[in-house]
Amino acid sequence: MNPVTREQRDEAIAHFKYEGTLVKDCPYGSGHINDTFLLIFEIAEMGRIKVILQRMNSAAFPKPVEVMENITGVTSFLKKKIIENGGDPERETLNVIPAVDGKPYYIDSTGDYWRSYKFITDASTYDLVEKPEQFYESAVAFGNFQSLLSDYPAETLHETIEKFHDTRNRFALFKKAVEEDVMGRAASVEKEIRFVLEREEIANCFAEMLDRHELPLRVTHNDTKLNNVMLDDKTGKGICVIDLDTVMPGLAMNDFGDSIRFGASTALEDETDLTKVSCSMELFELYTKGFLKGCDGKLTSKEIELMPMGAKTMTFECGMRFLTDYLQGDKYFRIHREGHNLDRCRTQFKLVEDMEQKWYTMNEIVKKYSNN
Ligand code: ADP
Ligand code: GN1
Ligand code: MG
Repeated sequence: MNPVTREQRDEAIAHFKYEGTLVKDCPYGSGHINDTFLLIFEIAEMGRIKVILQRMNSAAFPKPVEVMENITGVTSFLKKKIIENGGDPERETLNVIPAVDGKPYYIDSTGDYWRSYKFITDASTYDLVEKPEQFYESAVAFGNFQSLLSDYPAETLHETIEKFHDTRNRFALFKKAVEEDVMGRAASVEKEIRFVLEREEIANCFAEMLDRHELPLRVTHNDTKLNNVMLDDKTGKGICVIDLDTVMPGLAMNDFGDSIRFGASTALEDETDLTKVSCSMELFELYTKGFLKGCDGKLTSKEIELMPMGAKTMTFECGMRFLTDYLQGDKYFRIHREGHNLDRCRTQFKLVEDMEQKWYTMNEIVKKYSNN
């Protein structure tokens, strides 16, 4: 996607139902996909109101209208449950601000799609765990999210990115990218390519089980990074799961696993000093405990047993996706420096290796919580 221009941003701002005078607007957050902006409005006698404005990434999501249909469907469903449970629907789920024509999105004159959300106040997202309890609370929130959506009509959901967590298909796409080598980068990353090719069985594991109908498909989030859950600044509780673009039928173990690959790492996703990168067993244990609590008994014993495999699969898949994007010229994930996707790929592979070393411990931890 081209960078957002000032004119485009102004056009989008003018086409949402906002009140008051705009006093600040700036880029916001550290997501890799959408272009996120924070807007602050001054409203007479009410003070300052924040909102989130996003240009949706239509390269990643070719059908933005379907994405918004999923999001409005899921958030209205969640809202009802939150109210029934005595919660606050303004803070515990995303609230879409409609465009002036009443639609949940605005298409600008260049053809880009925009959407806007109420800002979730007094809460924060994290790129790295600062205190272990934060990771536990994020686990309860993501588990609870899955549990709340366990009776959502899955057949009404669009597949917003085809074969998103079909790791076997990602492996095939990776091999194609290596063969095509459009940027001429393959020779310089031979070691990383070999790392992937030697581990094809990770890519095939869940796909083969799905072929044999051994795993249930559930409504899952599919992008359970720590920075996709807002933690309340006062109570520390996971108040709201955000970034709902990829809510689709998927595997419970992958939601568990994607959180582990990002949040149980002892370093940032793009750390260049690999000696700092490992999968913390303390954090793995806390997340296991919190996720199972949040899932509220809804997972089968097979799904629970496969949670470590979910962690390894998602970490391997993500590293392979970063490497594929590096080989293809950094077209998918937003980068902030040369070689950024390669740096990200290397942290993921370091984590996979570390999980291979800690495999026995990971399985023992999961066993310990599987009957609680
Ligand atoms: P991306 O798909 O690019 O990751 P996100 O929807 O996750 O985009 O948004 C990026 C960041 O913006 C989040 O990590 C979070 O910090 C912030 N954010 C998004 N929505 C809200 C919201 N409704 N209230 C407060 N902050 C938000
Ligand atoms: C992207 O959108 P964001 O930054 O939360 C990506 C995830 C990856 C993640 C890696 C739609 O997540 O699948 O795991 O980057 N989202 C999409 O950090 O591709
Ligand atoms: Mg995000």
